[in-house]
Amino acid sequence: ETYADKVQRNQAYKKLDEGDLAYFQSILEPNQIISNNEDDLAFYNEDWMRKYRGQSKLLLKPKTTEQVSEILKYCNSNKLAVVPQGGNTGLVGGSIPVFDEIILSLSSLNKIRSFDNVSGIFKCDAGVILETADQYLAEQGYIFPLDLGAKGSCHVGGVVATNAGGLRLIRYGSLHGTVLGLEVVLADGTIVNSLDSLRKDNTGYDLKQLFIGSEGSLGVITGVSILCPARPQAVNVAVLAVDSYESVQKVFNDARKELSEILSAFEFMDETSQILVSKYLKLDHPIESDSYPFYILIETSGSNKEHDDEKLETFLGNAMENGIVLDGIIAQDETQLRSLWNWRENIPEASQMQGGVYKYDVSIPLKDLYGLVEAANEKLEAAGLVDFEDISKPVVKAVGYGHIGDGNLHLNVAVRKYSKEVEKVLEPFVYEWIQSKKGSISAEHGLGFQKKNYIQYSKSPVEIALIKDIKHHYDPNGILNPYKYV
Ligand code: FAD
Ligand code: 2HG
Ligand code: ZN
Repeated sequence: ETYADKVQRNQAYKKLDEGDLAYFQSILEPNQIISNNEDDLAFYNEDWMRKYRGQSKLLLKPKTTEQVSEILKYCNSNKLAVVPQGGNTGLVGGSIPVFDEIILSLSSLNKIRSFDNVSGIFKCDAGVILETADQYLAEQGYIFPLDLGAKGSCHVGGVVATNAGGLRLIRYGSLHGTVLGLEVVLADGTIVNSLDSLRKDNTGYDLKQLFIGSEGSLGVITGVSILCPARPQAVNVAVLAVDSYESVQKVFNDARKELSEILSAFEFMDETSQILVSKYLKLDHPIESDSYPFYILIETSGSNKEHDDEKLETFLGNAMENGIVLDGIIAQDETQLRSLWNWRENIPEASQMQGGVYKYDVSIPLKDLYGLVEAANEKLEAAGLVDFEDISKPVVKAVGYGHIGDGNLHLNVAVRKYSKEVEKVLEPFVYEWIQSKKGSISAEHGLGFQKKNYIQYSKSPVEIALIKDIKHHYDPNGILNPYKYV
C-alpha cells in the first residue's frame, strides 16, 4: 500500500533531529530506543496484514508511566508526531506510522499491578500481553472477560484502545462495561488516573469511556483496571453444519432460548472460509466434509459439567431431529476443544495466505448480514476479477464469518495480491451497502487508516463535528496518531 494518493505528510510536524534523539537518550536507557536501523524497525513499521507500511526512524519503549509522560510532553512542545503501539495486531492500519511519526511502544510497560480475588478486579500495565493476563487470572480461578485470536501478541492496553469485541462478547459484554478505570497520559504529558474506581461510580462524566476505542488518538493508555468473572468450571464446544444462512439464524434463536445462561460463544463460518482453513491447516474438516454451506461453533461455559452436557446434548438432539442441523461434533476433551476453535480462529490467517486480504468488519441487522458476502462476490464476478482456482485472477473469493451472536460479520476478500483495481470495486461499494442496511462500517476493529475517509457512512456530520471537537480539546497540536480517522 502506498500513501501518496491518499494523504500527504503534514509539514507542521517537526522532522526528528539529533537534538531530539539526544533528549530521548537522556531520559531512557539505550535498550529502550531503536533508531535508524531499518531492519530492527521493520516489524514496528508494518502491520499484521503486511498491507500498510510506515517509515518511522525512531521507536521508544518507556518502562514507566512517568517516562510516557516525559516523552509526550517533549513531543507536544516540539510538535513531533507519535503513534502509540501495542502488540501491532490491529487490522485497520491504525498501529503503524504513516510517515515518520515516532513509534511509542508500550511493550516494556508490562507489569501486573494487582488482583483482588474477592471483587475480581484486575489491574495491570497497558503492555501486558492478553494471554499473560488470562493465564495469571486462570491461576486464581478467574478469566479475562475478553478473548480473541491474537491473544498471544495483543496487549491489554491495545484491546482497550481499540475496544476489541472478540469471541465471548455475547457472554461478558463489551469493554465499555467491564473496564472500571484507566490510567492515561494525555498529549501534553498530563497523567489522568481512574484506576481506583469501583464497580459503581456515578460522579460526573465517565471520562474513561472516551479512551476506550479511541485508537490512540486522544491519549496513551498506560494502566487498565478491569472486572473479571470467575473462570467457568465446565466448557463445551460443538461445531455444527447447516444448509443455509436462514438455518444459522434459527439455530442462534434456539440456542439463546435453550442454552440461555450457559451460552458463551456463537460463531458462524461459511463454506469457503472452512475450505481455506482446511488448506491452511492441511487437515480434514472435523465434520468430515468441508462442503456444507455454513458451519456454527457453539461454546457453553458453566459451573456444572453434567448439567451443561445434558443441556447441550438435548439442544443438539432436537436440532438434528427437526432437520435444521445436518451434522455436528462435540469436543470430547481439551485437545479436541482447542482444535475445534482452531477452525474458527485461523480464518484470518488462512484468508490471507495466498497473498493478501481486504477486510471489512461490520455490524448489519442479522437478517441481511450474509447478504453482503453474496453482494461482494457478485460484484467481483461481474468485474471478472475472481476465481478460486485460476491464479491469473487477483481475487480468490470473498468469505464471510464472525460473531453472529453480536450481529458482527467479518467479510474477508482473499486476494492473490493487493491491487487498486480490486480495491476500487470493493470501496466505496461495501460501505454504501452497509449504510443502505443501517449498519456500522466498524463493529470491533476500529477505523484506523483503512476507513479514515469513510466515517461518514456510519456517523452523521453532527457526530463527526463533535468527534473533531473532542480531539482538538485533548490534543490541540494533533500529535497523537495523525493521518488516521480523525
Ligand atoms: P495495536 O494493533 O498495536 O494498536 C491498535 C490501535 O490501538 C492503534 O490505533 C494504536 O495506536 C492504539 N493503541 C495500542 N495500544 C495503545 C495504548 N496503550 N494507548 C493508546 N493507544 C493504543 N479484534 C476484535 O475486536 N475481535 C477479534 O476477535 C479479533 N481477533 C483478531 C484475531 C487476529 C488473528 C488478529 C491479528 C487481530 C484480531 N483482532 C480482533 C484485532 C484487534 O483489534 C487487535 O488484536 C487488538 O485489539 C489490538 O491490540 P494490540 O495490542 O495489538 O494493538
Ligand atoms: C476475528 O473475529 C477477528 O477472527 C478477525 O476479529 C477478523 O480478520 C478478520 O477479519
Ligand atoms: Zn472478530
